[in-house]
Amino acid sequence: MKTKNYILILLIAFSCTICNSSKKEETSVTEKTLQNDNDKHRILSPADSLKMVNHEIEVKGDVEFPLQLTVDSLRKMKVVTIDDFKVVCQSGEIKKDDKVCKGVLLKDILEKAKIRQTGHKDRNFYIVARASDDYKATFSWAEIFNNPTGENTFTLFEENGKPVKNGEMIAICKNDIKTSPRHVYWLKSIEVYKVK
Ligand SMILES: Nc1nc2c(c(=O)[nH]1)N[C@H]1C(S)=C(S)[C@@H](COP(=O)(O)O)O[C@H]1N2
Ligand SMILES: [Mo]
Repeated sequence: MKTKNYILILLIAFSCTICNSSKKEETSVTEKTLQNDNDKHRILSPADSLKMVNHEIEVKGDVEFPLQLTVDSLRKMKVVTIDDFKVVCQSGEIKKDDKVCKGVLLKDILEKAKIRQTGHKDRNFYIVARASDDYKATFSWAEIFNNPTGENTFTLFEENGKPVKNGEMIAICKNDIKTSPRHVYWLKSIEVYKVK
């Protein structure tokens, strides 16, 4: 009788272990699908979307003063109003049509962080705006500091008088032909790298 009970307990314990390990596998598979499936529209539950939201963006890489910026700290910088900003997908579909938004120039953020340059010919840097789902957009030193694009690239925090949706800050470039590729919501970091 005792041995029977013992075997029963062992069996239950064993099946629990199997259950747990298969659960673990399940979650890691889901996470992977989310990160690798860049091309498909992932439908996230409201709870999962919330997990993508950052209250701060990190400005890091080849900069003298790494920064952590919140919507409040952006509001204390030079805030620009942007009229009629449309998010146009590569397919041509208009995904968003903002009458008015507020943001700060990427150029101003980078000037505050100060790119680590060794001399005036040291200007081959690229800047990555990265989101929590690892979606990213790339800018170059020349287009931000020596081209009209620099006056049209922003970190947004307000759209039509309301906080932005899908996170708290969005990177945009207003003079791109199709604006969606460099429209980065769930913005998490602005990274500066020197071309090696
Ligand atoms: N973080 C993040 N930003 C992103 C994307 C994304 O998948 N993740 N998709 C881009 C694309 S392809 C489009 S068309 C627009 C609008 O995306 P939505 O249709 O998912 O709102 O956001 C862009 N910014
Ligand atoms: Mo898109």
